[in-house]
Amino acid sequence: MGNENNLALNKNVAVLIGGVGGTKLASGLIKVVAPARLTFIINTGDDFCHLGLKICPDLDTLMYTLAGSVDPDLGWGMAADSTTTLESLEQNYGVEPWFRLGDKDLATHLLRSQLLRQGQSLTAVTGCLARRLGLSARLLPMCDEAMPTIISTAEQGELGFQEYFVKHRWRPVVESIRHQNCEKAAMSPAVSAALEQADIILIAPSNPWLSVAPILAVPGLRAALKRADAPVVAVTPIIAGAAVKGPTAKIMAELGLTVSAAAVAEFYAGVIDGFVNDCRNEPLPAPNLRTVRLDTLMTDTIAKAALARNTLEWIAGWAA
Ligand code: FO1
Repeated sequence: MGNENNLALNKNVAVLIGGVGGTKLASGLIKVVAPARLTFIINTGDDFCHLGLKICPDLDTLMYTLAGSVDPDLGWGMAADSTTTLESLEQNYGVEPWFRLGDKDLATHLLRSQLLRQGQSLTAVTGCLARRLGLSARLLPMCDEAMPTIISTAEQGELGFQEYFVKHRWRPVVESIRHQNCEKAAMSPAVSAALEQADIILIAPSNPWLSVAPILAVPGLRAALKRADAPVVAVTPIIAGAAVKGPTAKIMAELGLTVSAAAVAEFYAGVIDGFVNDCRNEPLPAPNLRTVRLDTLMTDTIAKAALARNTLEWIAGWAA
């Protein structure tokens, strides 16, 4: 079914999102909301400088997903990509290829880095890249300043996000997480406007500690969520005591939390007005929070759109 026949709701929807975890819901939302009414506020705590290039994994993962060009097996990077450049770096210069940058993907990092060096903001550059890939939805970095996520681990001390996640394959035990430079960052005018103009604000089923916490740490953003007229609703990343993919459950256990949707809802206390729990989970022991239990597994395109539609219709039912 095309988007034209399938616009469940004529609402402005803003989505806090990061990592591969949230992209399934984003793919569903794009089917049921007019893309021009969708704004994604994306984690940039994973960003880093590598081989002289600015790499923004979460921006690119979402951009490629919505453009239909993401690698379907990895969930990040570009489909049908090669690694000739990385191989040459290793064979000719002995550079360890620990972070896989495909040849097609490199085009994005080259152009982004050049536009940034010319003085454009990350918000402007992201908009430019997304438009050139044909996207009508708005993709906004959470802020324009670099605000790298630093993971303090038991075995390796402090690690930059991609060192922890890719080089060490999220094996080290997480002791704490901090957001470097956050005191120098600020909510951008574009993010501020998106939250003000939203009819519904969603928190995608992304990793709350790695992917959403950096967004909430941007100075002014929590206050803007409180001020917003729109209801703020999170979707659980925990289904039946486990995460679908990635380190969410492992990190929760390491931080001394029960691996449950209730612990996620508790993490978002003071931010959310509603919570989408999974139908396989226990009901939440949170009487003051509006909750619904839906199938949040999103195994295929139909399930992704169904969760997006059911979530938005549930919210529209109680938020005037
Ligand atoms: N993830 C990996 O597990 N290994 C990689 O070599 C890797 C490279 C990579 C390059 C570009 C990009 O946009 C994403 C990439 N990712 C890789 C994924 C990335 O580390 C994660 O998706 C996020 O940062 C976690 O949310």
